[in-house]
Amino acid sequence: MVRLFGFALLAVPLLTGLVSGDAVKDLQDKGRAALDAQLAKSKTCTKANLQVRREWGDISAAEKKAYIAAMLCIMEKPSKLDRTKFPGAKSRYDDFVVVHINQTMSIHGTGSFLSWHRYYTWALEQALRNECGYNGTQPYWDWGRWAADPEKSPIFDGSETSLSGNGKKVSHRGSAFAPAGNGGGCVETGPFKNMTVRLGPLSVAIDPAPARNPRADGYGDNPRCLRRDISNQLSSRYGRTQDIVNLIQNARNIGTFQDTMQATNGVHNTGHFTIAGDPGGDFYISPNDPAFYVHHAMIDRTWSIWQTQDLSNRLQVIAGGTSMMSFGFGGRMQSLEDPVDLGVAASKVYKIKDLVSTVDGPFCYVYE
Ligand SMILES: *[C@@H]1O[C@H](CO)[C@@H](O)[C@H](O)[C@H]1NC(C)=O
Ligand SMILES: *[C@@H]1O[C@H](CO)[C@@H](O)[C@H](O)[C@H]1NC(C)=O
Ligand SMILES: *[C@@H]1O[C@H](CO)[C@@H](O)[C@H](O)[C@H]1NC(C)=O
Ligand SMILES: [Cu+2]
Repeated sequence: MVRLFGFALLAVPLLTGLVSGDAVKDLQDKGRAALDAQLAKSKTCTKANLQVRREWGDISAAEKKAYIAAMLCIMEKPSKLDRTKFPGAKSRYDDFVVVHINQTMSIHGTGSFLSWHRYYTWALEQALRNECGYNGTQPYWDWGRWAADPEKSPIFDGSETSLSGNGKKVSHRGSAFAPAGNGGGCVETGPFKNMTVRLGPLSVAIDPAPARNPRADGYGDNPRCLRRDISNQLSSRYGRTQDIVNLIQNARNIGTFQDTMQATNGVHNTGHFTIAGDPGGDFYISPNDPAFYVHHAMIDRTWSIWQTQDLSNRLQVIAGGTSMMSFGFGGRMQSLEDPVDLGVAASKVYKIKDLVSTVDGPFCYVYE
């Protein structure tokens, strides 16, 4: 009897491990010892204040609601930017969008892509905590888990515990990145159905085309609904667990890793164009869709897992240039000494070398 009970206790975690685990989690687990060793050496982060970021499907309804409430709160807090220069930035949430617009050409396809977006996602999480009393962490969207049918995922199912659903179905064309999906119109379900998008647009590929911004720089006030065009057309081909595993296992250096991730059918585009629409399908203003942050948390998690597969050789490494247009337009090779300045979105300027670890510098979190 006692032995049977003991066996049952052992067998249950083993079985749930088999059921809920996946090949990306296996790689994450494989790298955990290296990450723990790094945490032990950290100058700033300890086990006592370490935070854990979890997948949207793994957090409770109360935790989802707390995150959503904090996002709605930050959308109500006033902007800190000059109203005459940035008339479209009404809220603190919009401030983050402005920072992304402003730096778009120097943070994508560059050596700073991963570190910049890590810091940016963390900065929003800090704003939720410090300005809106949020006590949770930034959740992530495991693309592979919901790749077959993102519209039915708890992230996009349109329920009160989702990040709102698809846009209303309207007749429209696809873009260079994604065929037309199942929506295209205004988001009419879930917590963000009444959200007003104001900045941009700045890309031309979205159909139906959003109204033009009154200012060429996209900072003018252009109020409109949040639109999405979710489908599984990209996710079911390029956003599966196996695709993430291939990325992590096949990239032998940081240059290959960041380039593969950002290629046309890489996981970065796949996440963005699984959401698509306006602003989600617009390169400059994509953070204006609240699902941007769960997507970029997964980008960050994938980087972290890749790092921990060979941590000593994958931490203080850099490749690529400083400008998306590479070495034209005054670009040069990116350096670990280059600053990352988030302006109004974060109070401190860090060097890239201080942003490479999730358990050092300003950061103190791991992914579960
Ligand atoms: C835009 O970027 C420039 C150069 O990086 C910077 O000086 C300026 O403060 C930024 N403006 C905003 C609003 O972020
Ligand atoms: C975090 O916030 C939730 C919801 O507001 C609350 O129920 C919970 O007690 C808080 N936890 C801590 C540790 O403050
Ligand atoms: C959304 O906006 C509509 C029209 O402006 C309003 O009637 C409705 O109460 C709003 N709903 C929420 C949840 O704020
Ligand atoms: Cu970006």
